[in-house]
Amino acid sequence: MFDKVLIANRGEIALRIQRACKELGIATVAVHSTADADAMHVRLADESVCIGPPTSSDSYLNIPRLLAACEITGADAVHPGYGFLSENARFAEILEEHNITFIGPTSEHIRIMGDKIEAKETAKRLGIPVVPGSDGAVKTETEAMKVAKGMGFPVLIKATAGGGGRGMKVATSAEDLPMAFSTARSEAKAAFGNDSVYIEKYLTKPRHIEIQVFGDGQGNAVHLGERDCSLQRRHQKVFEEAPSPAINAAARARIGETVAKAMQTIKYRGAGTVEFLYEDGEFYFIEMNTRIQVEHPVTEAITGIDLVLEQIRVASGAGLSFRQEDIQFSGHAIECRINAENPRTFRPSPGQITYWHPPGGLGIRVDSGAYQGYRIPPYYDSLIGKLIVHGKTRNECMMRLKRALSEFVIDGIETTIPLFHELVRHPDVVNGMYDIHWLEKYLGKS
Ligand code: MV4
Repeated sequence: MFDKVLIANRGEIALRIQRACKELGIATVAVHSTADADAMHVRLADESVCIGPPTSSDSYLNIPRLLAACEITGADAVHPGYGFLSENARFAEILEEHNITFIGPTSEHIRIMGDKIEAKETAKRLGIPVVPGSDGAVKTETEAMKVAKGMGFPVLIKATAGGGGRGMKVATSAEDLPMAFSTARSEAKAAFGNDSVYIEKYLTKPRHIEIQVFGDGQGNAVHLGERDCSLQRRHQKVFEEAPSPAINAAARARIGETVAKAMQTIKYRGAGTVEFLYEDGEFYFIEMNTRIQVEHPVTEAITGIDLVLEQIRVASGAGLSFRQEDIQFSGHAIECRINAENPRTFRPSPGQITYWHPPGGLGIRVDSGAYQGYRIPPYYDSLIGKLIVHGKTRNECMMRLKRALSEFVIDGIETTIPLFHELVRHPDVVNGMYDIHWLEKYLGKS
């Protein structure tokens, strides 16, 4: 096992990783920008290193500075959390070259999944169902038209280097296609420095369902069920739940086993999330994330498995501490992302938290780096905490969530809590009847 882990992140996930390290008897190193000197992840770490000014590219994204912090503190492993350098294959590779363990998959698996065409080809080869579309990159408008007419409109043009929704264009008809194709290419070039695009059949009303996987890098891999993350705005998830109200145990077992088998074949190491669109009873692979995700506590709640602790164990060379047969799904869990934002416009609302009272009681978990008096800096994303609620049934979970939201008091800044008060009372949410467009339509109406 490691002696000392450097946590290359901030906020609630940095704290989450520290907690797992503490339980394993591992010393922790926090890194922080000058804007985060008063952050909880710095206060609670065994050691901390200031790595630069507020701008992420000069601090949390700065590889030489992170390496220097490892060198100074003698850390033998790095946990990247989510965002920042968590899916940077070069970072993983450089750490390995310096004999520091990257707590995550191999740099090669990160690289493959970062290229959306290679990811899709890999998934297809492994027997995972994918969205019908072009065979790899589409280089000319003529070729794009041929592919689109072959499968029928609407189609979606996606950036090969994209992901998370950036650089996508819908073409509703043949008349739309030339414009959509050239716009997608130039936007991809501007955003990623790479104008490669591919084409898929556009699914008009899918749900976003993702499968949590875990491997030991030695050919053992399992699935930990799904999360339904359809309630989102501008590709930012807002509310996530497990199990999905849309799928049953048989569908879960079928897609889960397909994905677990694929991860065994590639000898995947650590935590991963395989993302699908789900429409009319069918799953369609879109992407794979090779990191721990914001919404991982939803899976922890229904499986009782500590995913971050397992990431660290597996990175140290231990085998998986559970087999597929050991995993039992129990009850229902929901996560609400508490952002420092106006709940209607989503405009960021940084500033000082003058009063902080989180909810408690059975089935309630709050993961947050915030505290009374904390000043939320304006430089980073606006997630200030996550409320995760567990109950025996979806109904019990919803009742607890309503109660927990009513206890949560955050003063001094605006938060998304008022939006959740509305959502948990809306019949469509209560009944689990929503797709990926539901929330934006709801916000547009009100
Ligand atoms: C799609 C799609 C419809 N059809 N692909 C958006 C993020 C990226 N991961 C993939 N995305 C989509 N891909 C096909 N063929 C619709 C989306 C999409 C979406 C997906 C998941 C969650 C929210 C979304 C919001 C808008 C569009």
